[in-house]
Amino acid sequence: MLSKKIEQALNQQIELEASSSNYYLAMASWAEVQGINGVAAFLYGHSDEERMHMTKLIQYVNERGGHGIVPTIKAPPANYKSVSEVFDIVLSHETKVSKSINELVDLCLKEKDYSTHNFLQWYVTEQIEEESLARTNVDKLRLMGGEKAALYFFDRDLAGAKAKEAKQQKGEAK
Ligand code: OFO
Repeated sequence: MLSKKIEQALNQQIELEASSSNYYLAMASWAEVQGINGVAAFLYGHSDEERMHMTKLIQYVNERGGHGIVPTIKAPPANYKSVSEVFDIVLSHETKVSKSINELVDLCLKEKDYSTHNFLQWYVTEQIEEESLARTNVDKLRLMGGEKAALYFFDRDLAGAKAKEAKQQKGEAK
């Protein structure tokens, strides 16, 4: 059984995952409208992943005798200045999420909730990957220095990576 304190903290994390999913969905829609389809595919995929993170938390809270609450979320911005701005936001958002997961892990230790501590290790690993991917994309964009031709290749790379991932999920890729 979850303590009220842990249940509340997990529900806050549910809210953060939901807002990440919405944020990335808004960015994906913006990129699609700009015709930057590789970036859009990447962000749509990322949005789906965040939704899965939220659902996993909801189900965990429910399994442990609590109640996972679906939150109201503030609308994210619809427009962005550039792809660089989008990825800067992704990186700072992921850094914020990692901090929040680490605080949750810390709280579990203080409260001696070792089951939730164990459950959260999946999120700790996931955040390392997500932060590193976000940082790679920010670095690439910085190297490009706003060049349009380079953006074309950046977009094409993301589209290629997404297509490969989809094939792997269907078990078609090597
Ligand atoms: Fe939910 O992993 Fe990123 O934010």
